[in-house]
Amino acid sequence: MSMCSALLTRRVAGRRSRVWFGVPPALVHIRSASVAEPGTRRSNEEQLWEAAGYLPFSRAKIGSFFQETPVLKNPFLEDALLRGYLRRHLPQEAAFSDLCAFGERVANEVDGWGRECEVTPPRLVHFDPWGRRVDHIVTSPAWKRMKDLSAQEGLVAIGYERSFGEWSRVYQMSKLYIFSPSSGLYTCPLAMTDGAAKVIQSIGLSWPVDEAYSRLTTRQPERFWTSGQWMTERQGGSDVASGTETVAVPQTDGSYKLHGFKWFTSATDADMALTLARVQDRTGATTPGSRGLSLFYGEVSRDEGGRLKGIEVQRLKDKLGTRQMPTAELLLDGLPAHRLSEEGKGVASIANMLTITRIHNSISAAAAMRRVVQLARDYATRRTAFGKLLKDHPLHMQTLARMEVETRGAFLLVMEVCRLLGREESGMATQLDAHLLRLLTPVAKLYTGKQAVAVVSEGLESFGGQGYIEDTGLPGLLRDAQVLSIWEGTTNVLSLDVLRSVARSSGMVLHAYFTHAKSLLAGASNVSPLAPAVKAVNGALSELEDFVQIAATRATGYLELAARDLAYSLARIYTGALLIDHACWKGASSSDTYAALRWCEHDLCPVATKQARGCYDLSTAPLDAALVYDRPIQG
Ligand code: UCC
Repeated sequence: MSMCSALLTRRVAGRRSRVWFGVPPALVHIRSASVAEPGTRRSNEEQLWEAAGYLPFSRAKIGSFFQETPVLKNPFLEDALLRGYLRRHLPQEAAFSDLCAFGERVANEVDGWGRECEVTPPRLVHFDPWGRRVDHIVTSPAWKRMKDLSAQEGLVAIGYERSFGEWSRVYQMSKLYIFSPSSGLYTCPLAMTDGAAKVIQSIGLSWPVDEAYSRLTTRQPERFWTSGQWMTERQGGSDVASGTETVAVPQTDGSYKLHGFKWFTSATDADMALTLARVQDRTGATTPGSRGLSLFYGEVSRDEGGRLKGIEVQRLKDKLGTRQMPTAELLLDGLPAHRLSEEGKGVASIANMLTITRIHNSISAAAAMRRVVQLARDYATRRTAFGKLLKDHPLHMQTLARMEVETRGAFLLVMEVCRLLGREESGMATQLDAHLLRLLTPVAKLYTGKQAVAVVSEGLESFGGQGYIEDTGLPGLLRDAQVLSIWEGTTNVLSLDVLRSVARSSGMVLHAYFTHAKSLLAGASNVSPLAPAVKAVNGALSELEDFVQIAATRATGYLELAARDLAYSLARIYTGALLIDHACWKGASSSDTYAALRWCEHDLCPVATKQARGCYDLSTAPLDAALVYDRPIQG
């Protein structure tokens, strides 16, 4: 009897313990319930099979192949565009060595903390063991380390120290860009902290916020404070003017007590917050709408019994992503507060904060794209399919190249906004710069937020099934990207903000836009490899000018229907001009030229394309509604 047939007929303890079908090399091994438990002695037959090399799978062996994991390398050294941009605009050894060292720290240390924040999300402890209400938001040790790191590395402070003059914001945001995807969402409290510092600075550094300002902008971890921004109430976060119910009751000492319910308060473990409320008069009445809103400053503190003063944490939000960070519903029940703005000037006063948080949002969006591209291209050098590495499959490379083009465009657009902010803050800004900053802030935020979701989603796909597996850390990138188009103004709300900026400036923001976009193209007029890109941007600028002329003669409703496409057109054209301009720099690479050419293959001016198809005619509005609700189309 051969060894195989002996095995097929062998019984152990009266029962067949293994059933083997067929013979090597096409072995199929089915485990039965009666397989010997681990630790029991292996049968002679099993040992024989193993020795003969016929037993490729067993409890002790799960096959010898393991896919190599993508490796996160120093995100500063891995980013040619970031380094090129800084070499061009901020060629300072101090900035380079700091960013390089920080990049090393992010890859080797901080990224692990970010993962720890993800797997140890915050939790809310309402009561102490003896039943007293404490409302403790318990965060992970890694989250606390992020706070100390943020102070030490000057992630907010750099913007206020201004060591690099007008380029200080570019330097600060470069650091945040490296940090963001590894930060465990600590960039969220930093965005609001930066925004609060900016608001306080613009209002004046006097009591009671001078101490707060110094804490928000310090590099000393033990003094560092973060700030919240409590704006959204139950009625929603977009229409703040009609959605804010919180009232401010004047106290005899000139301070206030706030009573209301804040529906989304992110990074709720903050030390202070800026918030909006309506001042009550002696009869308890308030002024409705935007003119009734004022800006308030409140500190988060506890009484001797350990209870939050004037705040109850109702619950933590169960979010799609950003789970590393506590977002809570808060009942304000007599929160001691100080009014910072004139009465009725709350929205205009908090607008500075919105500008800063929207810029941070755009940085996080570009950073998320950059991170997924870095991981995907590393993985493509490790994973083999159909006989060759992914990097040797032209179609795979085309996909990654498209992601790279989107990422480069997003980076340059966001850095342009940071450049303008830096100029404004260092007193260098011209009127044109100020107009551009107002217009491009919502444009960059809305465009990069959408791009981030698309690019990160594509990036996950490039890992195949592994991109869908939680503990690779990859799905979290997509879940976290989704907030970028929601937080701090949705795409449509920001598109309307673009229209608002045009209207309030009587069109001057557009004048600045056309002037500067054209000047960006000037250096490329004799650079023949860039000619197709220059032609495309010039053509799109003309189309956009035509659109603006026509739209100015139409009803408001027409512009509103065109608002999103207009914002996209502004983003794509300006980004094209920035890519061209960067490709003309003397230190530019062939990749910079190629990226500009590829970007300019987009429909750069979708608002003109769609206008030509009648998409904004007012008659389309009822048709859209009929389609959405599947109602018969009238008339
Ligand atoms: O709800 C949210 C949470 C979502 C989920 C979060 C999950 C966890 C997050 C994790 C994160 C990492 S976020 C949503 C937050 N909400 C917003 O961002 C607000 C969106 N809405 C807007 O931006 C609107 O456009 C409003 C609220 C600003 C519109 O208000 P008004 O009152 O209708 O605005 P007005 O009347 O047009 O402007 C009032 C004043 C004017 O100044 P004055 O009075 O001097 O003439 C405007 O020029 O404010 C000025 N202003 C601005 N200034 C308005 N907008 C701006 C601006 N963008 N820049 C400069």
